[in-house]
Amino acid sequence: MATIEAHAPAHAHAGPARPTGIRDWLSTVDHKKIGLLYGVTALFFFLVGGIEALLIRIQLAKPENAFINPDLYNQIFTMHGTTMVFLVGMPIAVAMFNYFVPLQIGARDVAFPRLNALSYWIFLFGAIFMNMSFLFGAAPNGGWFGYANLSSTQYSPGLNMDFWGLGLQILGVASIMGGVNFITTIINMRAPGMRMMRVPLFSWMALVTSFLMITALPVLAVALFLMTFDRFWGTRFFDVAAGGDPVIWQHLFWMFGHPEVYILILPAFGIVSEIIPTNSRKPLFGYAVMVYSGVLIGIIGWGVWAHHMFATGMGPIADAFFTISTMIIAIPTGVKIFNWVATMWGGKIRFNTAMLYAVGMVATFTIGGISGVMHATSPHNLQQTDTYFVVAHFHYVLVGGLILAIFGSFYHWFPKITGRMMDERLGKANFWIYFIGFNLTFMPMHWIGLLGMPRRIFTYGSDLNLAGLNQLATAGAFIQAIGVILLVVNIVKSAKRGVKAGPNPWGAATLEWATESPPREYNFAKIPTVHSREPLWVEAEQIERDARGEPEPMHMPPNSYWPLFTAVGVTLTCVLFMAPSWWEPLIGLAWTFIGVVNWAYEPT
Ligand code: HEM
Ligand SMILES: [Cu+2]
Repeated sequence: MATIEAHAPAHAHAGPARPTGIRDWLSTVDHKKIGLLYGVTALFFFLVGGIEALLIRIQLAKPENAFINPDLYNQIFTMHGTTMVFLVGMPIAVAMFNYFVPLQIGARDVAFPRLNALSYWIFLFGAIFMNMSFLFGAAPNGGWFGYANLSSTQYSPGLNMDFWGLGLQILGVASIMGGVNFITTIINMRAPGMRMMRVPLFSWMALVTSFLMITALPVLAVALFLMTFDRFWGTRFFDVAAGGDPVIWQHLFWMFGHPEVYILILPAFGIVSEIIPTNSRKPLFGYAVMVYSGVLIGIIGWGVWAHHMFATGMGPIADAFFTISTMIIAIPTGVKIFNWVATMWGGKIRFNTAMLYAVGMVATFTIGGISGVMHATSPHNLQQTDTYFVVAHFHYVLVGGLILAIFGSFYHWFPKITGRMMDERLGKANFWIYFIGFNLTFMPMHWIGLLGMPRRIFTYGSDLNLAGLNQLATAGAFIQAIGVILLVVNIVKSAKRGVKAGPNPWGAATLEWATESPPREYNFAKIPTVHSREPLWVEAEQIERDARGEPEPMHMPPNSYWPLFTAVGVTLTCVLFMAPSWWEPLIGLAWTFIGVVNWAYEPT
């Protein structure tokens, strides 16, 4: 392990030397490397999902277009949604958790480093499995919400929805294990003196997100089991003729699906809560309220799922309940928005690229929140549901909320990861082009929707007068693509030739900035003791001495191939469910068993 020898005396680590190169990456258990693997994979799928989006927008650029046939269109929009939610949104947040949560709370790694590697490999294989469906010409085609009947063998007889059901089952395993790992890490591995009310907001939101992951994804797993049982073994959970009910699917799906939107957005809240105080050079306004409102959003988020189901005809009592409960969530969310603004108020604001992204996020997320309250109103909802208005809404929260925050986090934390600064001039061009392209794409969709264009249709009539607005949206999508290309260019270029960063280029307050850039394998030479919420603003001297001084004797876990081996087994088990005979999945189970046993006996 070259880096550790270079920086530290031999007593700093025990156990065998690390393998190098590709073998190190395949067997690593270091949270920073796993974070990078997650991040690069998620960015790759962001490009895949982006290409799918461009194809959709080309098809919709003019009425009665024949660029993509209806069946392929169904596959592409289904895979676009599935990819963006499960292969981009969640893993890119998990990438940031992996890299920064242990550093922020003053830990050497996550609680279960090998489990962490297993999460990554299972996620990767699940993602590859899901996209392999394209090679069979049978990508999932029932929408990212997989509604029953559309996803039954009667209406989707091919392998398409099998790929979807099994693929999501695999991906869910990864997220649940990741959630367990982060909860244990944040609760148990904080530096001495870091009480819960001193944990940085980003790590707090990682904790709430992790609780949502371990509670919401099992609900999805149940729904997927019912669906795969129906498809493979002829059960009829969703078949009215057999006493089943397709609405059961919707309840289970959205009981997972609404908490899922908070799994996607809370990490973004955490990110802007780090960027805004740093660049306003003021502590976060109302820290405690920011924590509680995040927790409250996580809890109330469980009571609002049926706002996705007003159109099923649940009756006035259920409609009223879910209208009100949904609107109540706007309160803690609004509190957060006011607190970000109050943090900037009177601050010495520095508008670097990260700050532009954070402020852009607050503005666009607010727009998305307001259109959310609009369709939370059940009578409005009947007009808006399944129109492009909903597409506008959730892209304002997902892209304007999550993606803008994530891009901002790249600019904010890149110097820590690589030791080099990103190019600010290119960064500002990247921000403005992306931001303008984003609004040009999704703002017109509000009108497209109110004028009555349904979503999930592959074309529209030329008599509807929708061509102009749709062209605007398509042009916007291509401008966004230019913005993304600039971002990727900036990352690649700056990683090689960026200006050297030093440990704390932004003068930030949290512990990750006390370490070298990039941090050594063991993060902190000696785990620092904190006495405040902004340790690098209040007690920098002692903290930096601990972080960057002579390393104390410590033990770091050795590399292991068993996570990779076990992940192959888990994936194989799911894949072999598609094989003709009942016993084939047993091969995968046996493989997994061998992996787990060897894992258990391996010295750590
Ligand atoms: C926090 C981030 C949010 C994300 C990621 C998000 C995402 C989504 C998605 C993906 C849909 C489409 C469901 C479908 O395919 O039918 C949707 C619909 C909906 N969202 Fe959001 N949303 C968020 C915030 C909100 C907020 C703050 C509210 C209300 C205060 C809200 C209320 C609704 C409602 C009522 C629907 C149902 C629309 C319909 O079925 O007609 N959402 N959201
Ligand atoms: Cu919802």
